[in-house]
Amino acid sequence: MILDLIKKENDIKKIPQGEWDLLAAEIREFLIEKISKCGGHLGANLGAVELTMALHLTLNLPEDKIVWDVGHQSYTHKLLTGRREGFESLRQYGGMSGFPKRKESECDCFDTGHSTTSISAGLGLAKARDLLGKKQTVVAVIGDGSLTGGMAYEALNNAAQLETNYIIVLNDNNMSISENVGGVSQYLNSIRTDSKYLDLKDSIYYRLIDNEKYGQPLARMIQRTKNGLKQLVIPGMLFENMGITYLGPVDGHDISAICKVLQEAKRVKGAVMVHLMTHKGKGYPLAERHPARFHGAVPFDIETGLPLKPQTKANWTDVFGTVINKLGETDEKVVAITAAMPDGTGLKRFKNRFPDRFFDVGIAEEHAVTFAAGLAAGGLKPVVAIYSSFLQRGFDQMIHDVCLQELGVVFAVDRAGLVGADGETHQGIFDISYLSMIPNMVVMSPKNKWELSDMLKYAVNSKKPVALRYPRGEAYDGLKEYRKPIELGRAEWIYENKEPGGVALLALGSMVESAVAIRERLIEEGHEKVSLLNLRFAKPLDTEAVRRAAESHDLLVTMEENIYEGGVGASILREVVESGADCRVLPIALPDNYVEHGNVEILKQELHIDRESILSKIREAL
Ligand SMILES: Cc1ncc(C[n+]2csc(CCOP(=O)(O)OP(=O)(O)O)c2C)c(N)n1
Repeated sequence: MILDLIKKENDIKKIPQGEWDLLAAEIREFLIEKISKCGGHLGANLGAVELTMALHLTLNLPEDKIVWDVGHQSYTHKLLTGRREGFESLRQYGGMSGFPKRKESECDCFDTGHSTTSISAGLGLAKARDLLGKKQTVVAVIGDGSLTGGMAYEALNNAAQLETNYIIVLNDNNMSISENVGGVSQYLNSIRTDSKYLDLKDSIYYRLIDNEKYGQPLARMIQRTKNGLKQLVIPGMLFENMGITYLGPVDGHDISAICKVLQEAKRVKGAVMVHLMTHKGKGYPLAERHPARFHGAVPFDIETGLPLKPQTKANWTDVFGTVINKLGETDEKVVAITAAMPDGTGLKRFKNRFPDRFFDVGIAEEHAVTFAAGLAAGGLKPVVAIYSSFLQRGFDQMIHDVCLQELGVVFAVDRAGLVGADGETHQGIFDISYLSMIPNMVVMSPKNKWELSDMLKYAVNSKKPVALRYPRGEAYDGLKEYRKPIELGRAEWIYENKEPGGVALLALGSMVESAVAIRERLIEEGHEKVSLLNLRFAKPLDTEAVRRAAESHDLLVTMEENIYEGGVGASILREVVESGADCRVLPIALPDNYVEHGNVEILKQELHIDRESILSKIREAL
């Protein structure tokens, strides 16, 4: 295998040009095989094989720098920089990350995970190079989906001003996770279409250039017309007019052509955008046909493309999707917004059913929040479905545009809590803190799937800013018989021990399921007095219930899947202290740290929020 010859960065340069395509095929086979076992970002990686090879053939790593936007397409880069073995433990606890990590390799110059940071980060690296008098080529690789994010334009604006040498590779596959959307996407599409005309011109040009006597003057003339036409119709004028040189579009699966355009880009003064056209999922027909499904794939059977572990129960996202759809049927004011994730957030059905009331705004969480604020101010009932970690982007917009005016925007905060294999950048472990600190924001979390339904209905009609957080994975379907109506700031006693003393478990959302099991174990072990309060609201906290619990128990155990700082445990502790009750508080929460990738069960054990760890902490406290 040619791949065996690549042991470290720059080894690819030893591979003769005639074998590049073969190497690309081997890389694809390797990626499909590994990702089918561990899960991971398949489509984007298959589409970026040649692009990555060309970058590695043209650059000199680690001196030169490549910033990968989102970073989900960096697998070939990892493979070409001596991390082949790492694929045995890809995305597993303690194993190789699915994203670039400075800690992992000198060749990873910037950590990513969230979209649309690469142009800014790369520009910073380029400026640092200038000021430190270094000689390096700095490249940012960004997808057309990520180019829908506003930060890209802030960075391009600044890049034009700074006039530093800097290459931006636009990996345009015409897809985000689902179809790319909006004006930028249309603009890029027009370049793709018009490029057919250019290709024809190019082929005439290259044939003529071989003929020294007559061909070359003619070729130069054509080149001039081509540029002239270019000014009129097409490529990259948006970028050119901003002061960014535009090169392309180039076939992003033709390694020699990419190397050639990259060499040209290296000679350009200032910022240059190299536009490559690629195909998401290339080389694996199932991924080409179902790009959304194979964006972030779970382990799958290569033959059929089907998941190795089929889903048996509804997950939280499915429940949200069903309920929002029903709400849409009964109330025409309900509108739904996603930031480029109609599938992931469960809004696909709503999109198909109510296309006029569905908005995919692109990877633009900040805009999504303020757009929703406008919709609410205009009299609608917007529901913004965004993953917990991506909603971090909309923090100021929630404070300034939604909560200050107390507008009725509902935030469906999916993937709240530990998410697992995607790691630090994707864990939803800060939202209770960053949401609860905003005045006027209501923050709640359901114990089971029926409560998610009740809470969503409540939120949509509450005319308040409400964040409803729920985790990744299968929805809990226990405690069906506990279904008291939702009341603002009211918790729900699942079991209340009437005798003084004992332990009260005060759990929020996903932790209620654990609390039920922990309670049973404590009772089995002879602790008879174990109460369980389903908090429902992190804000406003049910202070009455908390005080009652503090007055009648010896120990309160607060349980949440969020960091302790700013979390519900901290609010409860404050309430208990202020109440003057003679009661101890044992907070179960995540530490003040980022949480790496790995299986959620393992992560919980490592972080001591799994059932056994909680039980032993309670036993100790008792
Ligand atoms: C801020 C943020 N929002 C959403 C996501 C989820 N996400 C990951 S990749 C992706 C699509 C990126 O599309 P593109 O940049 O075109 O890359 P491609 O996967 O097509 O190669 C999205 C929406 C994210 N990583 N960061």
